[in-house]
Amino acid sequence: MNRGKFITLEGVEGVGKSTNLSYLTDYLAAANIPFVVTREPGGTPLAEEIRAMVLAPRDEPVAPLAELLMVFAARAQHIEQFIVPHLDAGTWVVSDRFTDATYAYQGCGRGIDTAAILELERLVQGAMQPDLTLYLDCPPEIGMARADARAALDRIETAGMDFMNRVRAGYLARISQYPQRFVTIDASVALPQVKAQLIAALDARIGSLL
Ligand code: T5A
Repeated sequence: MNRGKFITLEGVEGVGKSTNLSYLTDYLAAANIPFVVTREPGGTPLAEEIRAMVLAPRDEPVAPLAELLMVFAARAQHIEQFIVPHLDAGTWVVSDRFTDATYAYQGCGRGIDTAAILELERLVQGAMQPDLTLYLDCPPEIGMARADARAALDRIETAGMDFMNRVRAGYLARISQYPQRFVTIDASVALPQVKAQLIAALDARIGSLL
């Protein structure tokens, strides 16, 4: 049996990850590829509890390092209890965010040294990396306007536009570092056009993962 593949979706707030995730899962289902869907932070009961702690608006300022450690604590649980067992069983895992988000949000957004993130990444993941990362790109003003219109903002979503611009720059830096793994999709355009780019990317990349 072939090991499953690990696909992640990334992007700034409100860029359309959830919407595009449904296009991706429709595509995998049509191709008869067994898959599960998950998200970060989260993906197991304990990791979802940590997610709630990370995202809850609160009066007490959250130390960037505390935020980083919570995100990696959730990830350690998620990898051991959910991601690896599914991949080992031949099931593909589709995750709404993974460690690229940590480099973008806690690294570039909060200003934590990349070396500290790399150390935790090695400890928690070893050599494990996504096989394919779909990065939805759009100016943060557009994403935040979409997120604003949809629901109350969580703690990270209220971090401000400068923060979001640093997050986007962080993602773009990751892409230049790992150009083979990433596919960039322009998510600033109308949804049918975003979907068309996503499907074209999947047509080009999924075959080579099988
Ligand atoms: N985080 C996460 C860290 O700080 N470090 C980490 O290591 C990790 C893993 C997680 C938060 O945690 C942080 C990052 C995040 O702040 P989340 O739920 O993954 O939270 O992130 P959000 O970006 O908040 O997800 P959202 O669900 O808010 O946004 P989506 O999924 O990107 O957007 P979606 O699909 O819900 O779309 C938003 C709205 O826009 C519309 C949709 O219909 C919807 O109403 N829309 C469009 N409208 C017009 N044109 C388009 N092209 C559109 N695409 C979508």
